[in-house]
Amino acid sequence: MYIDNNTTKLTKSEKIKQFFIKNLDIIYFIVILSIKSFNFNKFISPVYFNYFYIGAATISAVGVFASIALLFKNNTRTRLLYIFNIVLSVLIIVDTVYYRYFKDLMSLGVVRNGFLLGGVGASVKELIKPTDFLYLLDIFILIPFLRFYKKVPRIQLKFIKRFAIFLIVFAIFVAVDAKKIHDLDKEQPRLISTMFNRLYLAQVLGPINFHILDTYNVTSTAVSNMQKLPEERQNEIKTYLENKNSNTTTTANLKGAGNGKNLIVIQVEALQEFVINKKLDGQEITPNLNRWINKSLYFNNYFYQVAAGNTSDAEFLSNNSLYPAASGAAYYMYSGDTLNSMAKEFKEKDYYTAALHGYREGFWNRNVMYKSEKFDDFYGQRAYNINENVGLGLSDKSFLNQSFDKIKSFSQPFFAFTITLSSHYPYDDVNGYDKGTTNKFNSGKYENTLLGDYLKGIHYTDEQLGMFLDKLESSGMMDNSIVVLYGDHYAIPKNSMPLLYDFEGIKNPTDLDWFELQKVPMLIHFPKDEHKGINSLYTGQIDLFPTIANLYNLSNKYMLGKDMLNSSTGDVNFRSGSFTDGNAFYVSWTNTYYDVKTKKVIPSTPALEAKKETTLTELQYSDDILNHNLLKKFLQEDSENKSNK
Ligand code: GP9
Ligand code: MN
Repeated sequence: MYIDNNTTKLTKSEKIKQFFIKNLDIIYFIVILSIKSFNFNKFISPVYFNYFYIGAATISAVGVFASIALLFKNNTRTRLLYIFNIVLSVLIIVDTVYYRYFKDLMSLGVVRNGFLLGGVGASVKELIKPTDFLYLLDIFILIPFLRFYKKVPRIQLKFIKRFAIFLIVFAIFVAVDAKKIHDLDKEQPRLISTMFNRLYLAQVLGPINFHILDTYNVTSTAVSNMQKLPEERQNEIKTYLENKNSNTTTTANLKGAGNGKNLIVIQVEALQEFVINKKLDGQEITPNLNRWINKSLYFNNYFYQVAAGNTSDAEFLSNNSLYPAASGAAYYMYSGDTLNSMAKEFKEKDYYTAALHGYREGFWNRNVMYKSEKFDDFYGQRAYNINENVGLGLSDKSFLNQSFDKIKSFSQPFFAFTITLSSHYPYDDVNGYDKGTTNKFNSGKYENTLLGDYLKGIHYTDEQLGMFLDKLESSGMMDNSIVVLYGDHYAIPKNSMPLLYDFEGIKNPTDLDWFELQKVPMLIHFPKDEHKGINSLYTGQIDLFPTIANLYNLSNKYMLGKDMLNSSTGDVNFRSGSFTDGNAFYVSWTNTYYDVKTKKVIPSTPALEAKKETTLTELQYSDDILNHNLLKKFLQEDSENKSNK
């Protein structure tokens, strides 16, 4: 029905009435979806929920959908809003059910990859509650009203006017929403690009904004994936990868030393090298690790190489021997890629593979990524009895005790990848750290500082690790297992470095001093304490997989790292473009070279410039591999070649 605005003169109240009737569908949509969204937020954050806190982000996200409908003619618009209502309500129901299980939000990656659970299973039937369907109640009630509303005469605007109104309304809602997103980005700088904590994002911005951002991130990665990389470039990368570790021979050092043995990897939260073999006021900080280091092959120049993906980058580097994403987190952005992971290679040898971490399954997108990394099972928070919290969540003590029981029951041979949690920034659970320790650690002059708290935290974790390793030994499990233990990343952020420089007795710190403090411990323990000693080669997390490949005779074809046991060069590259070869250290942000021994700034040489280029080339290769899902193609070609033979 078309009524022209100007033919009848309307009184003010009639005008308001007309406006209300004309926009009833829009108003209803914004109100009801906001209520539904608020309700979901109350459910996921019962303690902190606050209308004021979440109001603007929620209403503006709903408003963005509403404004899109403004582009259409009256009846189409109403129908479209009705469809939006159904879709968003179903989404909230799905999120509700998913949250009940994972304490997290459902993402597109989850839909694409499915998710991995270990030892636990639950059916949607058990998780869904009749009250969840209340989100759909109005959808049914609306049907007769919509029939009636269709017949109500409404002013029909021409497209150009509709478009103008759309632009204004859309711009207002987008501006408010963008401001809220920007505020969160300032408060938590890496959250939106890495999505490491989906739950928190939804608690602050609402579920609709979460899904908008998730969709945006996933589609933009997919779009860059679609652009084809020239064939030549693909071949160049493949050849580079094939040559990278091709020099390893059958006579290589410790080749096959792990054949048939289990592999237990322990990635320790915020464990750094500077605490190893150190004392504070006569107290050993990590007495247990020091003891185990003496029984192991210890790499004392092992660097973390993580970028925005933090813990997940440490996992990514170690399991795939590729660099972390240029921006965002590889665990989120590339969880849809085909990977040539450590678990995949162990599968080829008929190993059972499992990842173990006592925290929310969806954190860092682990439940999606572990599937791409081909782990058989993921034992996450739900597989553990959360009976004691220290730091961020389940205490290392309880986690390692429960993990020991799980590992003991694994069918052998196995590859177990465990990740600890308690020694997590800001290390303020000082009372928690006191719980496990036989003698409490006194941080002396660093008491009540971040560094002092960290020392307590890592001292606690050290004790738990010691008990875990001792148990592996006394149970006989170590006789048939290789244990690898390393730290995931820094403990002391840049703004707290003065404390660490003081602790280290460094007076006028340079960037080289900072870099040298970015080492993490790395030990490989062999049965019967074989091969123990110190290896001072400069190495990094990207080198773990090639090293394991040599020990277990796995294929070492698609790795950007080096075998630490068979390499004479200590090349370590960082995501920033900085690098070292063990002799020189290049700091990219000041374009400065340092001599590692003299600690002096040195001039650039053609050889160093060439290394700088190689670093950038390797980083670009890694990005190309991930952005264009090249391993899928390479592995496919390999299996075709194999079957043709
Ligand atoms: C939680 C954990 C923490 O699951 O691994 O990650 P981080 O904040 O250290 O990157
Ligand atoms: Mn971490």
